[in-house]
Amino acid sequence: MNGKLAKVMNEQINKEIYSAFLYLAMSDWAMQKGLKGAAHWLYVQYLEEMIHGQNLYRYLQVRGDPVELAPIAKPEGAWNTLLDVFRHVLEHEKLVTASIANLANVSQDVRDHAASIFLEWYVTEQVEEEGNATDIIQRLQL
Ligand code: OFO
Repeated sequence: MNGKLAKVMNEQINKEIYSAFLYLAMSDWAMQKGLKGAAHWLYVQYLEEMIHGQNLYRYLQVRGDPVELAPIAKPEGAWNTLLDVFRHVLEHEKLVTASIANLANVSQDVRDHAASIFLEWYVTEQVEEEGNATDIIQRLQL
């Protein structure tokens, strides 16, 4: 693959695993508050984010590009309310959406049609991720 595309794809692996860690921290926060349903939902997001990262990892390998792993930043671990947690989820997913959009733009700039098609799944997934967080925020605000 084009070097710039491989680089941003590697960086996206780190962002997906960071997302996983953030959800894992949020899940434990909810568990400590006795909010088991929320803890379960957030734990499932953790598992999904790991798969998002793994699929990028595999894609780089299938294309014959080296995977470059970087340290995962420590996720935040303190929120005041469950509403704060989900506001953070939405804010975070918006950052991820922007990052995926940049990745898709790079794949188009270098005319890598196969990568663009592969990345379409991530573009669509981000619509769902932001939609889910928005729905939950609205319900919590009632
Ligand atoms: Fe990987 O979708 Fe959320 O961050």
